[in-house]
Amino acid sequence: VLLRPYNPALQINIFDHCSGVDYGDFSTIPGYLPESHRLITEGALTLFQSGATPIFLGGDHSVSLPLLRAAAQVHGPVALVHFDSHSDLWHGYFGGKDTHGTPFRRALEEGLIDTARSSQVGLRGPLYGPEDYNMTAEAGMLLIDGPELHQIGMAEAIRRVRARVGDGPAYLSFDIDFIDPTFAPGTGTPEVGGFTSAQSQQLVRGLVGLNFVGFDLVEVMPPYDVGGTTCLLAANLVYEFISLVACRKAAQTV
Ligand SMILES: [Mn+2]
Repeated sequence: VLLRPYNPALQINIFDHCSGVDYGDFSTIPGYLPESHRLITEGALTLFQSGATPIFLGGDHSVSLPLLRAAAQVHGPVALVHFDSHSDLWHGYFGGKDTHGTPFRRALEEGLIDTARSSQVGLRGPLYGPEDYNMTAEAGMLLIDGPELHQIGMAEAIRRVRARVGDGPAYLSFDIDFIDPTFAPGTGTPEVGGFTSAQSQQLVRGLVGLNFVGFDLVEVMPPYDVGGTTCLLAANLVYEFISLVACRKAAQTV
């Protein structure tokens, strides 16, 4: 991937406004999820407290829970902007409470999410029952499901999400399975009927100016990837996240 410093879509030269560092991996204890989550929260807390805007790379979506714990400890409850095929709001998954299908349920229970300012976008695919579909609204969050997103288009979705988030602290969680498997096959729970790489870039760019305190991009599974397609797109989405950080800093220094 060749990612140059000037983003023409957002008209920003990233490194005029921010510096970046690859912080490496957080420690985990393979096979011990709650203990690993505790270590992830500890590691992420250091970053949030430093004043940096961290961008976390998964891992599966379970990591968003320990990351949100750290974010909320520093910033209070955050507006969740969540792109995904799935709500990840299940109460349990195969009997487990800490899985990649449950992080936002646990985050709601712990008060980490400002639901009145939060959105879930792109949800689609078969469910266990109609109650699964209602979970987003019952939680008090805005739902723009996959078919609706196709219908209203990216610009209108951006307008609705932005209006919802307002000026307060926000956290963007991007599950790569939001993208259609044609463009991002390298993931564990692909859902057809998704979105293109161009549409995903448009959506992320459309969030420019919002007060994002952190980002994650999760569920990329390189062994399932085909020709590096998924990893290429993931790297470019992270580039757009960095561009959002740079735009925000640029606006603050004017
Ligand atoms: Mn997910």
